[in-house]
Amino acid sequence: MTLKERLGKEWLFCDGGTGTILQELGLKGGELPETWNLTRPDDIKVLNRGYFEAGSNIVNTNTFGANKFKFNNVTEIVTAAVKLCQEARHEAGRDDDAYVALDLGPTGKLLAPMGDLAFNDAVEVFAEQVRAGAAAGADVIVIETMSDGYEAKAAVIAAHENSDLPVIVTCVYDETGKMLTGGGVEGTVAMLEGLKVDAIGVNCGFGPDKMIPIVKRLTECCSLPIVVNPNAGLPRTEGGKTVFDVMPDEFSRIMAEIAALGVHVMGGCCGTTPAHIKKLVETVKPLPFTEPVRKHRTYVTSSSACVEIGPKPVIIGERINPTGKKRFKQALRDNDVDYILTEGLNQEEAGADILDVNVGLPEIDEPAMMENIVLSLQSVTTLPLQIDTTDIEALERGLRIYNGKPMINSVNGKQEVIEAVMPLVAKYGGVLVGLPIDEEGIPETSDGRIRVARKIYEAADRYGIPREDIVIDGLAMTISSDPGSAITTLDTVRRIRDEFGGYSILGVSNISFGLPARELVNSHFLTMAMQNGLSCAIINPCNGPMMVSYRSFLALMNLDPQCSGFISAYADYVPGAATTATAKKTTSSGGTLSLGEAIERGVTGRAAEAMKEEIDAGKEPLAVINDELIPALDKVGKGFEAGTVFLPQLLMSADAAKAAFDVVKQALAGKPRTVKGKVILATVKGDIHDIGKNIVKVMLENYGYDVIDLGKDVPPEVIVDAAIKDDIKVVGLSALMTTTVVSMEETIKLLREKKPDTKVVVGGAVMTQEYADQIGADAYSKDAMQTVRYCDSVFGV
Ligand code: B12
Repeated sequence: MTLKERLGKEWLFCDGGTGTILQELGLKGGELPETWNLTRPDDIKVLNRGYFEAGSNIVNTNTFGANKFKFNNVTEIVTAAVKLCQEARHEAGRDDDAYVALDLGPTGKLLAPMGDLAFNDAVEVFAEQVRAGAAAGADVIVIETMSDGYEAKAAVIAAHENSDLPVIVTCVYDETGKMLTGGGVEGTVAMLEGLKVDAIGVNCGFGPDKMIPIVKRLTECCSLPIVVNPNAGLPRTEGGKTVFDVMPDEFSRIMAEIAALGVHVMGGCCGTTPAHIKKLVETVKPLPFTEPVRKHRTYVTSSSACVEIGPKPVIIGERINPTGKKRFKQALRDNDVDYILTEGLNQEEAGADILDVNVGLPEIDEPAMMENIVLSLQSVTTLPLQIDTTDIEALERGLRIYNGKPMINSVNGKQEVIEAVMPLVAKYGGVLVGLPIDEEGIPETSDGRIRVARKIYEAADRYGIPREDIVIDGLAMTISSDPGSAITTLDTVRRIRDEFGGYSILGVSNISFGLPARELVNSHFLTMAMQNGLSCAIINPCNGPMMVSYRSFLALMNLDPQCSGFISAYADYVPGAATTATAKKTTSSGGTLSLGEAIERGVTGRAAEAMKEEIDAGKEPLAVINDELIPALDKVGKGFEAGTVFLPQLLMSADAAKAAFDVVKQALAGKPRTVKGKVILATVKGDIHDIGKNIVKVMLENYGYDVIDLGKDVPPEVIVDAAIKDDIKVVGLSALMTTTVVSMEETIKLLREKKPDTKVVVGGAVMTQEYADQIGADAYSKDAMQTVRYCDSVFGV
């Protein structure tokens, strides 16, 4: 039987750890394990055979890091690994019931915008491994230890585009159920199910017991076979060796508990051995097995957010759309991305759950613009997006590089459109809006619309798109030309819910074209539609009356616990202002972002522009840095600490702060100066934060110092050598993390030893006078100006 036929039908077992076993066989620290496929094939066979003999059905090839960033002979290494695993299986007598799994680990690089690896380049890195593994005869692809859903998506696409092998994906979550880049269990599952993988799970982590809450969440949302491969506890070092504390008996006992939660494939990760797997198989195999259950839940996701359609109506912001908007059209023609991002951020602030993205304009390259705007938006907002286009190429470009499971607007009942759109949705996943329009036009009655809706549902069945991922548009048409149109639309919405148990969507404001005071009609129509079961409302969330209707509906229908959303939005409401009530002002200036807001949101262009405006208005650059730039970064840092802001946003904010700071640098550049002395600046080893240090540099230069900037992550020896070479009087060291204060201390020690007459001034967010004294610095300075004063005192100027 093939693995696909067995997955989810019976207990299957993966293998365990690789690293600890290879270390025991003599792998040295820093040596790449995959080289052994060529240099020590017999040892790799011993590794693989041990697991086949222990009872694993799925044994990984030794290819975790066999990618082009580490090897220039990927194909050779992967081919050898697959052959060795096949031979091991044969020697173990398991040819009939065990499978060779091409193992794919992370590339080791961060994807853009966090790092510099472009999404499609990541796909190509994995594709090279997949082509080699499939050609060599692997039976399945296991994508594992993923801590970024976006990278997992790249690997899945590579697997599907270059082989027809089944694909299993396991990710690493922290104890709160989040991945490094912020993705949670439900959102990741939704994305991977949309991408049509064959099994989903979790690996690595802090040991089997710590995985239980995550496995529970998996069993609540995942409709596919669930895989659980934990570490043998937390690694620790003992006598220079990495050791794990959970032994086979304890491991299998906890795994039996996990098995009872409703999982389907079990194995181990770091620190587990054939002995763990043997015991696991013995313990779990006799236990009752339950097949996966379809969950029928509808999620639209981004890198870190997950919006469920169904429990309550959701708001889709309509403002990123050129229709009828002169300014927006101009922004598209001018490639003014910041304007478009600001439209997105304002809607997020106003309460949108999802952002519609329509960038169609005949005179622009829509596919390129769609890709660009999706990439840009997903780096500044965590809201999921609705890719809205009739251009099939634009749709595919957007879907491919989207980080999550998007909404897609739209398909309709026309055969030609179904055939163009549905294969893409089947490949990339997404929640698809279906317009009940077909070759005969727009049906005038709800009967006609329901007939086309059925056609769309049936087409989705044929393409393997679950019905819960279809949202039918009730088609709001203006009542000014067709007085019965609202009734037909509401009827359609209600029937979609009642006859199909389905979800519906409306472009609400279309109902009022040609009427005065449109928002009054629109907001009442919205209430009526929600009362008839509307699932998704495409509206302008910055419009007061619309949000009044929405929030009131939620409060009245017991969909807003303790009315907390309503209260926080309207606590300052002035009676009588009903028609203009907006929840909060979206931005301090009602449209354009201030410097602080631009940094917090990571809108780079706007941050630079706002800084320039402030300087042009005569403000002192240092004051702007202290009063606006630093507090904005502080706020982001606090959010990061609290787990509400994730690394991608932190990076975007840092970029925006840098852009604003570049403006300051330029503004200060031309000033004449006399040189007072030479100073070294460096961020210490292990620390890559350099914004603060760069500010200090510019201020010192501006006050007459020549600065040798050694950059960031600088080893102590480099700093000391440079100080000796130029006989430097003052070295300034920066550290922003508690963990890197140690490197600062080492640097100071080495300086004292080799260049004792040099003074050391230290700074950075974690530094205090007390710390500075503790590690033997000569001075601490809390900001750039104090650093200048300190240098003036040392140089006697
Ligand atoms: C921006 C930022 C980043 C950016 C850095 C980009 C860059 N090129 O610098 C990115 C996204 C890359 C980043 C990465 C990480 N970050 Co970070 N980051 C921040 C953040 C939000 C702001 C730092 C900043 O630039 N502040 C603004 C500048 C102007 O302030 P400043 O550096 O303090 O500088 C002033 C003074 O201190 C002084 N000064 C600074 N240097 C010097 C030097 C001398 C000689 C002197 C005299 C004075 C001086 O003058 C400056 C001007 O007034 C802080 C939070 C915070 N509030 O500090 C977290 C923060 C520092 N990061 C943190 C962490 C954990 C990380 C990561 C480990 C995250 C991860 N999981 O990967 C990585 C670390 C990577 C590494 N090995 O270094 C933690 C550190 C926790 C701790 N206490 O140890 C913080 C505190 C966030 C948090 N609360 O959790 N980060």
